[in-house]
Amino acid sequence: MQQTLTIIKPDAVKAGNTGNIIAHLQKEGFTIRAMKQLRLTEDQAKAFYEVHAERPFYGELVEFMTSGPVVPIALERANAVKHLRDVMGATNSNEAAEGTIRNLYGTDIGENAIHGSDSDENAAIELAFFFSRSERIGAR
Ligand code: 3AN
Repeated sequence: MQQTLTIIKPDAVKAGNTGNIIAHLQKEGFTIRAMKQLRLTEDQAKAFYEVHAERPFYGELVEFMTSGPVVPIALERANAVKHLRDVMGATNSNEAAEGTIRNLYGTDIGENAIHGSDSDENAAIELAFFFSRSERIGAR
């Protein structure tokens, strides 16, 4: 079993799609190990997306991610990182495969409904950003 991090982004929370996305993930075999709703501060969003600091879209990304509440979730299943990336779809919602979460609930390349960790290493870093170890173990 492996854990990965998803974040239901402000566009999807605002649109009332939190429940639909959670149901979709559970149907895909993910178990929720920890979950919360919060509004990221500018400093928190900047820190989370630090790897993108030099990219032209960084400012826009930080502004979007702080525009409303988000729902980070620690998800567990076999092959969790890869499976979430498959179920999530391409970064640009308009290019995401039929039936993927970004295809169903995203709008474009910025407002794309959910985040998913892109490697085992980043999953560990990102899970630790939102949840303490005891919060994730306590959910078992
Ligand atoms: P992914 O989320 O598919 O792993 P990344 O890591 O390349 O994609 O990008 C991180 C986030 O930055 C994306 N989820 C998206 O919200 C935003 N982003 C990426 N490229 C652009 C872009 N060209 N314009 C605006 N936002 C972008």
